[in-house]
Amino acid sequence: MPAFKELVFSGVQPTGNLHLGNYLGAIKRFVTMQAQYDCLYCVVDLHAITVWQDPAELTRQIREVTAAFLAAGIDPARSVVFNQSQVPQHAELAWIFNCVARLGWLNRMTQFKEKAGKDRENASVGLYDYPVLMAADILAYRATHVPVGEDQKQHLELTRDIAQKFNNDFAGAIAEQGHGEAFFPTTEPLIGGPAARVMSLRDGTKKMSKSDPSDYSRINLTDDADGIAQKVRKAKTDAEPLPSETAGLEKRPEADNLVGIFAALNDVSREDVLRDYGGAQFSAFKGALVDLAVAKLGPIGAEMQRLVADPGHIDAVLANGAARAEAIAAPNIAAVKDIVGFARRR
Ligand code: AQP
Repeated sequence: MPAFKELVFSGVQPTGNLHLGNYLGAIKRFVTMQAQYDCLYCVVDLHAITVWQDPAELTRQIREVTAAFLAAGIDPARSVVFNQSQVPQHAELAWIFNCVARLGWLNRMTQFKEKAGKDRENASVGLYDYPVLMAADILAYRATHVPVGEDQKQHLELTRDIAQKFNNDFAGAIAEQGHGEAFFPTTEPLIGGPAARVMSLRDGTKKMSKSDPSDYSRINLTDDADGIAQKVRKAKTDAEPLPSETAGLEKRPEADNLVGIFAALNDVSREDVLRDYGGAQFSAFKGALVDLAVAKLGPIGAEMQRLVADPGHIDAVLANGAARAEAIAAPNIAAVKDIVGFARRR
């Protein structure tokens, strides 16, 4: 496999209620990656409309996710921050990938099954095709690394399958046109840390999610200190004190979740947390978790509020990011069109 320039790409949907799972599983990690990689961070609005979105609300949410990126510490001068619909190459490459991906591959995607539920016939074609667009998002930049939560693992595997099939199907043209053995990299998913899958505060076996009808299931990035405190105090737990070893968290999903959240917020491991809190009752541990969560999330929420009050600034950040993103994607997609054999406008 030829060496590809290391590049990070990831995205977040502007579908409301950005929560602690989105923050710890994705956005917080986006911030740290900036020190090591060139990064593109995208507000994936084309993905958002795979389920109905009120237009005015969608515009607001695009700005709010952008504000969350900036408030969390993504530097738009260093990283490319943009919204997907401003860069036409995403949709263009998705069409080409629709003709590479196989129906059988998409039929295996568990997220579609979960999101479409029993009313499958009524789901949009876009919801079914979501993982192909995600492959296009990543590969339009030939990104090598993608930080995501664990729920996206299967989609990342599909991205690798699409890249590999494209490289195989067009191996002759790829080599003839001077791209060597492979045009697309085999993207590495970066999934990990104590909060790769943050669970609902009401049910430790369910993922914390924007669409959970209970607001008590999640901590939103915009919750104030009282809201955070109430939700943590009401979080479901069991009757035992915390164990001293991580093995003692097995079969205790709620305890495991709260310890994982504490560890991720404090940049330590579950082992470190249990060294300090092993034997503690939940009432004491929850008190410490409230203090930590308020200290870490409070400033982000406040900065988000400040930023969304100035939509002109956010729109300017997105416009600048889109121009920089397109400058990377456009030559890649032009090369893809040559590889596929489309006649160019000359
Ligand atoms: N619970 C989670 N724990 C860890 N990471 C998570 N992510 C989402 N939920 C968790 C990660 O956040 C990033 C952005 O997610 P998204 O906005 O693209 O959409 P999603 O995964 O569909 O988010 P939700 O909350 O689960 O929305 P709904 O309720 O609509 O299904 C991704 O990197 C994701 O892995």
